[in-house]
Amino acid sequence: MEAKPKLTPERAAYYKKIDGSNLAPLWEVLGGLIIKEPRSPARPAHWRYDEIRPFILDAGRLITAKEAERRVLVLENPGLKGQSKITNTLYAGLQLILPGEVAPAHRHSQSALRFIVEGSGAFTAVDGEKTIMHEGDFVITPSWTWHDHGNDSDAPMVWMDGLDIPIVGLLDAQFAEGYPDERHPVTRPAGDSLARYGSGLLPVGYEHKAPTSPVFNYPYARTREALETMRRREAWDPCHGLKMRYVNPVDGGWAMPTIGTFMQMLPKDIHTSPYRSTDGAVFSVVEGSGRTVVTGHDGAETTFEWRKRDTFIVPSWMWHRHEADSDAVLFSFSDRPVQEKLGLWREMRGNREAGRA
Ligand code: GTQ
Repeated sequence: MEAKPKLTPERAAYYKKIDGSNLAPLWEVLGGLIIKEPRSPARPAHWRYDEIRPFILDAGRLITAKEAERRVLVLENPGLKGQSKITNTLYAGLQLILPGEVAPAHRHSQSALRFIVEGSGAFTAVDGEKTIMHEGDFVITPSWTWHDHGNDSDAPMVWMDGLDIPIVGLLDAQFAEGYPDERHPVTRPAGDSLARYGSGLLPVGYEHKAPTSPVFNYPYARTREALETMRRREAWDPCHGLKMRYVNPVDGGWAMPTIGTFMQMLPKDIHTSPYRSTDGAVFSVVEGSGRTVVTGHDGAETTFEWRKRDTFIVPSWMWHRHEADSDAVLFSFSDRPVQEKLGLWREMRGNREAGRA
């Protein structure tokens, strides 16, 4: 884009005059509006679980899940402070439920995912079906479905919430309401949706109208087994290792309409090739340790030394590469489905210096 035109006294007076009619000259702002390539205000960031776990447990002493409604520490991107965003388009937080607690039923337009970071045995109930959650499970709360969480186990549970709050907010399309009772009635047996829709079968005549997968818990045990079996003969992708996406079994599309979710395995000692894409991604480390090197838009490199249960983010269009010290498994999510639906999604693989795939 051309440099900004010169501000002459005559032009300044003119801008002032038209401002009174809620008008503004495009040529003064064009360079910042239509830019050559993405320049996310989000910054690469890393939350070490060891470091923040005590803060999460502190919250458990400060406030009950019931009083808080959702006792969550928001993962705030340092480039987007105070906006409750982990990337420009997504929200993430770490939610704590202690034994015996309930996070009361409500529903909202925003879609939510839970990715279980620590503990086993708490449940989420979605529209009348309860699912018991285990580490590494990916659980969906579709838009406008009643949901409450509870912990009938004897240990604290922590999971990552991922929501499309900024996207729904951008569209000014958000609604929310509380349920009159603490828990929404359970009307279906646990495991019903996985048996019905997630077993390589669908009920004959079933017509799925919702944009979200009818499977709402994708258990880690199954995901892990798939990766373990595939690694025996699948070639490792130079940029991603072995990377799978969670699908809606009805149409093969994304499991959620606004959030793309992935699980990838990086074998011990892999050094991946540089990669970037227009969807900034939030990663949660399920197994193993290693590092991710992210190059900011200013060329500065940041290295995240990650371990099991850590969270880190790679903003849109920033080159990054992974190294694994042991076999590692990473869960991630991004706004890729939205970008794909709008024809905006792009990626570049390979040699950064060459500047092309
Ligand atoms: O569990 O419903 O982290 O409504 C933020 C908003 C969790 C939830 C969050 C929510 C929830």
